Amino acid sequence: MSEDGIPCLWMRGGTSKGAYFLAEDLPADTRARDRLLLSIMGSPDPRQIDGIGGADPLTSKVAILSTSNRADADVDYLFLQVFVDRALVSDAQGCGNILAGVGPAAIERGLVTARDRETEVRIHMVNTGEVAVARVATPRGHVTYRGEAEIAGVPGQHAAVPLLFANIAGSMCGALLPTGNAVDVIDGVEVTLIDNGMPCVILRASDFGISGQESREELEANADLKVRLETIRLQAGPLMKLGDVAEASVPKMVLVSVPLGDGAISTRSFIPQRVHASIGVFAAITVATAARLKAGPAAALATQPAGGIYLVEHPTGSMEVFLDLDGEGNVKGAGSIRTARKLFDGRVFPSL
Ligand code: NQM
Repeated sequence: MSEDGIPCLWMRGGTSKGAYFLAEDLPADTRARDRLLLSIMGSPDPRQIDGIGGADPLTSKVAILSTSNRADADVDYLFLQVFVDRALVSDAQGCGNILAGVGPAAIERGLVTARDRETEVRIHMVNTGEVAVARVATPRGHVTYRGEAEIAGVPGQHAAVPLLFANIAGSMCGALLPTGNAVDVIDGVEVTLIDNGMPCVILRASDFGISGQESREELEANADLKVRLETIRLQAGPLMKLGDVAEASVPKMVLVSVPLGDGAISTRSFIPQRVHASIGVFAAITVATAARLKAGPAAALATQPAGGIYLVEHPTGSMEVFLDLDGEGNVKGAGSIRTARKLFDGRVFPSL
């Protein structure tokens, strides 16, 4: 199989980039599949020089697609994080940015038939078991990536891909607040351990002697901060019912501070060792949900918007997330608008 190359779509999904494959084009055996993906991305190597990965966790991602057997979904989407400098492939999280490319990719690969104007694609997110609904612009029955939507962290304008989610609370931790508390204390620091689509540890930036407005580079150069956050993360894992997270890409560590602009809250996320250039979709939804809790580090710093639209500020702008609230103010659904673009369609040649 590898000598002839493997069919692969290389796409930008939101503020991430990744390789999109059909499940039938990859080995069914998980270990063989992961070895192949490491080789395709060029991992482990900080430069991923012998592969197509972009030497950054945000550009070393994989989506595996197949037709879904579920009545409520068209496509199964398995997300895999291929670590850059470790021989590790993890399915222990989903990815809402790469998700933005799944609808277009499923249509491009014939898993879903496009309608005229717009096509709704129901996506079973295999990592968490939930279903997302994506709307893909398909004028005259063909995917278009051209449009007028802008998202922070991506230059230019592209076709909008609205994403809607329901019942994502406890996606990996079993409950929105896996410890049952809005505030826990780890190493003397108040944290909110929360999962509304992405397991996150929410912490006040000021508790670490920083403003929370630092750049990605400044934060990554702060060795003391990184050690303190990792020590807290390793303790948060079991508390969040995630077990030993030493080798996992969750939970994400999100430092919050007062918004600078007209946003609801400002964030800097460690995902979990590198700093996100913006913020993940599910992480942003989870932070916005944390900002609604009366107790906890986020609420006191947040500005509550009048409606359900939260602007979550991040290092390169802000992400708009929509929270669908029930009569009691609990979050029952969420959404966000992303864009995606097909960058390359061809065959990829692993070194195996
Ligand atoms: O939280 C990166 C990304 C993500 C995850 C990461 C994401 C999400 O932005 O939904 O999209 O947190 O590892 O691609």
